[in-house]
Parts: sequence; structure tokens; C-alpha cells
Amino acid sequence: MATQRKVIITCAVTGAIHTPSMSPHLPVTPEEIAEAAISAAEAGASILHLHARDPETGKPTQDPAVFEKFLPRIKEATDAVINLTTGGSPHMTVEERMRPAIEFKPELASMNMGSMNFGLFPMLDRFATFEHDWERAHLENSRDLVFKNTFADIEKTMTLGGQNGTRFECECYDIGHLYSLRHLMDRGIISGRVFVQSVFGILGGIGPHPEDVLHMRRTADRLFGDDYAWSVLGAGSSQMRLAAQSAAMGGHVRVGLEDSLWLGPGRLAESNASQVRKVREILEGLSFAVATPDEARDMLQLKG
Ligand code: KMH
Ligand code: ZN
Repeated sequence: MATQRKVIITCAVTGAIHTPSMSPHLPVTPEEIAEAAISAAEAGASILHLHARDPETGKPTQDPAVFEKFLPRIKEATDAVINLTTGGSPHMTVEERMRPAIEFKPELASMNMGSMNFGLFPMLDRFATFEHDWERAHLENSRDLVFKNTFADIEKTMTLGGQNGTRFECECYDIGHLYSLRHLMDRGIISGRVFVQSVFGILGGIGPHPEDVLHMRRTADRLFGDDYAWSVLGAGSSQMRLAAQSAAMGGHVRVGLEDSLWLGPGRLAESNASQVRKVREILEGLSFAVATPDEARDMLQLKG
């Protein structure tokens, strides 16, 4: 029997885009984040992409003291690869955003590959009422906000993180970000096999059309050849559709409530694990196998 290709499932547990009033299932407190992450790993996620939130208001925070409240629990209960955000929220400074990855030296950290508009305001049409003041402002202010990731920012984060053996989930929201990554590889700022997480469907980045995914894949193939692992993140309702497309095209997948609150049309996901189970079913239905954390480490050349 032919060996099945292994697909890595990343679960992005809470993020900094969605706000607590949008879904009662969005993990907010350290206990909720830990529980959600552990259940996602049990369901088949081999990488856990983690952000933190203020336990009272649900506002994104990069305070390492808050991460400290859930990271040990997750590490004790799972063997999953820990991937800490350096994106934090587009409202934060780059220095603030780097703190958890520098403090905790994870195997993996996210790295946003360019400055861009990050339009959260269309969600105002869908979610009318908010429990906390910051939530409305978080969406409204995105009309006039640049998610800042200059070359200097990227080089600094990659260099400092690299000194700790941290490797990067390089988040590419557009074709140009692939070229920026190639440039950094050519200059030796990042070396080894790169992990490209292509992001589709953020307003300000590339759209979620299948042709967009195809163009991203072809361009990455041309620029990186065999030196990369490719994963796809589809925002909102494109999440599962693009996961299936990625797998069919030789890629890995990312799900989680950071990227979509939904399990199906009009149906909120009750947990991160429910999205992991769903994508797992899709992958296995397509005759792929789900990678274990150690297989993911091997494929991504992580320090372990
Ligand atoms: N929220 C995603 C679209 C980060 O944490 O560095 C991308 C992300 C950013 O995960
Ligand atoms: Zn994130």
C-alpha cells in the first residue's frame, strides 16, 4: 500500500482579530486558552499557534506574565509544537509584539512578512453589539491602521528569535511577501527550510479565490523550490475550502478560532477542537494522514 502523505494541522486558538462578543466560544482566560489548546492537540493539531488575552476584557495582550499562566499547562499536557505570535495585534508596537517569543524561546513563532492594511471594519456589519468598549474601537480603528512589519522589524525579530533556535511560520498575505522572504533567505537572515503560511481573505491582502491559492503556490514553488513547507490559512468562511485545496496541492493546513469563528454556514464553532476534527475528517477523506508533532518537527527542521 502506498504511504499516505502527512499533513500538518496548525490550530490558531484565539488570535487578536475576533473579540469576545462575537462568539461565546472564543477562548479568553488562561484556563480557557489552555483547555482549548490541549483539546485541539488531542484532536490532531500538531502545532498550536498561541496569543494571549486580558482575562477580564478579552483584549489581546503580549504580556509574558499572561502567557506564563497557560504555557506550562499546555506543555505538560501535550507534545504539540508551541508557536507563539509575534504579530500580537495590529494595534501594538513591534517591540511589544516580540516579547513572548523572546522570553519563552519557542520552537516556532509567527513572522508577518510585510506591512499592510488590515481591514477588520467589515465585521461591524455582522456584529452589532459589543460587551466591551475596546471591541468596537478595535474594528473601527482598522480603517486607518497599518499593520507595521518593515524589513527592519522582520530582520530584528528573525535575528533575535533565531539566536534562541526559534524558527518561523512566515505569514505571507500577498505575493510580494514571498519575494520579501526570498530576499531575506538570500541575505542569510533566515536559513534552512522555511515554513510559509500563506494567508487568504484578509482585507488588505490576497483574496480567497482558488486562483489566488494557485498563484501563491506556483510563485512559492518558483522562488523556494524544495526549500520550503507550505501551509494555507483561509480566513472566515474560506477556512475549510482552502484547507482542502492546500492539502490537494501538497500543502499543510491551519484552522482555529483565530482565523474563523465558524464550523459551517451560520454555525459557530463550539471549540477549536471541533474545527481540528472537521479538517482532519476532510484530510483523511482525501486519503492524507495527519502528522504527529514529531513528524511536524522533522518536516520543519525544528529544534525539538
Ligand atoms: N491572524 C492571522 C491572519 C500573527 O499572529 O503573527 C495571522 C497571524 C498573525 O496569526
Ligand atoms: Zn496569530
